[in-house]
Amino acid sequence: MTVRSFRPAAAVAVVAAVAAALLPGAAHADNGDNKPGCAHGEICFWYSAGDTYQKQFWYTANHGGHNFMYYDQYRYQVSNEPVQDNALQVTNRDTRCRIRVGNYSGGLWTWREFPNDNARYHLGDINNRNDRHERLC
Ligand SMILES: [Ca+2]
Ligand SMILES: [Ca+2]
Repeated sequence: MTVRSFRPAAAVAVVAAVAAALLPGAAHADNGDNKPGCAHGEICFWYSAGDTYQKQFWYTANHGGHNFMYYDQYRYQVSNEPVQDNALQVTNRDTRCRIRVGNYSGGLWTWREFPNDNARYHLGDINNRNDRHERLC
């Protein structure tokens, strides 16, 4: 085969990858590094004080439509526990930004801010009321 014969296939593969990244409504698309544990760069939410149910993001996100993840000894899997209004703690390992976590109620947002210092924080009055987090850069 000539080099030229490879080009169309490579171009199609690139288009497919871009299309997958841009799919609207793919709530599971931002799952951090898609591995258990709160890795460098991730914004991590915890269902409880343990490690069983976790959800990690790279970016600002609404929590609706996201479920906590768990590890079943073989794979990192989506649980039936929603993230929205259901998180206890947060760890912000964003490389650059503080974050704020908010609850929307009665037409108003209530926010709590968290530094990117790798510590695990209780969400305070946002505990089990979390609707969204935003990077503050
Ligand atoms: Ca992770
Ligand atoms: Ca809420």
